[in-house]
Amino acid sequence: MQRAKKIIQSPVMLLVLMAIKLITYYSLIDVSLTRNFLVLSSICILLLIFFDFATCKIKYRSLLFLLIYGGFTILMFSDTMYFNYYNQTVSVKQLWQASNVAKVPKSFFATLIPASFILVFEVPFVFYYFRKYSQAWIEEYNITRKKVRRYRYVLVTLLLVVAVNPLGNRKLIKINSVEFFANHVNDVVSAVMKNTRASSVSEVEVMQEVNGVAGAEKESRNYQGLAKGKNLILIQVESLQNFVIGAKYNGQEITPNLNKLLGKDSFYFDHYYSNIGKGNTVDAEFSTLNSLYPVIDRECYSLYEQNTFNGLPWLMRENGYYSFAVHGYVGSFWNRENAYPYQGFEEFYSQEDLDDTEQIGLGISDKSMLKQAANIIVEQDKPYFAFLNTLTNHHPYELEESEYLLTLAEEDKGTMFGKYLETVAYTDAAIGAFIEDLKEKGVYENTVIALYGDHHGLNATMSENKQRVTEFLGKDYDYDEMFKVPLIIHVPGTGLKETVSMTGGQIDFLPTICNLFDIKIPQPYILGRDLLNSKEGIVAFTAYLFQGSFVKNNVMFEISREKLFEGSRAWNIDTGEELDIEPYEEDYKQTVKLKESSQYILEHDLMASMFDHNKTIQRQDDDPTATNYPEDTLN
Ligand code: GP9
Ligand code: MN
Repeated sequence: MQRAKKIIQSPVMLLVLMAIKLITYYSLIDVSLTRNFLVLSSICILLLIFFDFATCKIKYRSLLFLLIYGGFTILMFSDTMYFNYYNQTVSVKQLWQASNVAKVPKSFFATLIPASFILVFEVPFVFYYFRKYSQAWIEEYNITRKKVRRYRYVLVTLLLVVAVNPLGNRKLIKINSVEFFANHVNDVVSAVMKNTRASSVSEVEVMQEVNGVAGAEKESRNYQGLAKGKNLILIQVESLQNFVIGAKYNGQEITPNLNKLLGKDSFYFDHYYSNIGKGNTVDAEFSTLNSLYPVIDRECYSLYEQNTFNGLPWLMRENGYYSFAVHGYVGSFWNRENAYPYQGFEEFYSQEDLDDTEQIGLGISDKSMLKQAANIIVEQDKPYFAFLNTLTNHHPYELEESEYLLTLAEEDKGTMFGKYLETVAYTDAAIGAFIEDLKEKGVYENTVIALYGDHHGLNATMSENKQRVTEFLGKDYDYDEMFKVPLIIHVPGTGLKETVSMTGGQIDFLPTICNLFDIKIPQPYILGRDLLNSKEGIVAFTAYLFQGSFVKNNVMFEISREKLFEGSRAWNIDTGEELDIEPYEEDYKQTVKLKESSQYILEHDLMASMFDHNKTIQRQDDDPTATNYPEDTLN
């Protein structure tokens, strides 16, 4: 009894508490290889903080210690939550995201993981030890202020060397990309240095990259001009994954309307991937409209809002079309309302401009939004490009049970999987009704309807999703299936029924659709390919997997947790078979080049010297009485 009491009152307990905290932390951010070493390193820093405050004589030192220790704990807690959802730890470059999270609170709470609370649970105990025993320990172990200062000097110097890693040492990268303190110091340093750093690619390399991408397309073009002169409705469907297409849940079709659509007059791309950046939905549309890759720091609509673009809305306009967008959520979200004029949209109908009496989840229900979109479409007296963005199938998939179209098995009721299937079925029905509406209004025959999913709905890193979807698919639910979204291009009256299995992604939409509409893209800065005329396909990933990860033909490559080629993994997406990574080193390097080239194009605003689109927009900005979009609403 006496012995147990002695142990409880000794620093051993403090070490145990800190070790539990750090083992939990590193497990939750998926570090396994170097975990013991990292736990020891981080404990040294936590102990230093503990004894630094214990030996100093300043006023309120207990409170200050609690604030610092608690602050680091909150950061660790945020890291684990963020990692759980994004597969990345928190970055200062993404602090802006806090305001967006506040707008989707239900999604935020749904990503909480109970194990993260172990990190917080330890804080009062450590504080108790600080108050009650730290002074006794200092005396017992002769921990002087002088000694602490010496250790502080050594540890801080070591931490800075590891975090900054001036010579790019590969061993240090292994530490500074994962050790809690080094990772965050490294993040702050790289954010500060960003503007002073020389670009990692040159303009010559950018041109080599874009020429290389174009060079992988066939000389003679299939389906060129198949849709020439028709209207285009492009629907970006919120969180629509590919695995629901054509699938049955307990004998019930999940997407009967989409299945019908792709069954006639359609191309169905069944190896099509979402290549979003940190701006989820809007990066999906950014990449789709511009054939450029998004970046990890922030949504392109904010970072490069006023760049010159010549994507699909501009190209359609140049060809006599009226380009407009409709979305049932607030116009300011993801900075759409400011970015859209620069993207080339002449009008943006957001929630503020629409009748929003019928709401589900975040904003206007898909049925209502699509009905209002059809009313706008039928008004047009010249060819149009309508970009519609659905919303109801948004995490956490809330829908009144009276709207349920599927009969869920008892075990799926109330689960993410069950709720997801129901909102998918709802959106499918809304699209079905929209197509009927277009037919009744007489605008269907002359209109191409293209639709695709923006990104995954069920994150495979969440164990409940992983288990249930694996069971549903009858194969391991991995990143390949998580990122796979459907692309359907429906061209009425063609009699086509083609499944295109060329690997591609949102990056490839622009060249693919332009070939069908026989629209020439004048700028060389196109990082995707026409999937109907490509010899091979490659898609680079930005979010959820680290830079360097890609899918090429039937192989998916995930760069290691430490962002190094060694320790990465590759697998065959058709069979799931794990592959030796050696043959994919060149593809990995090409992927990094592709991403860097895309970023270079954006950071240097390379199209500014080619097109003068922004002149009209800037004139409107200068005129305080003018707005980028007319004030009229549909209410
Ligand atoms: C909001 C909608 C959802 O406007 O596009 O965005 P997400 O949260 O999926 O990025
Ligand atoms: Mn989305």
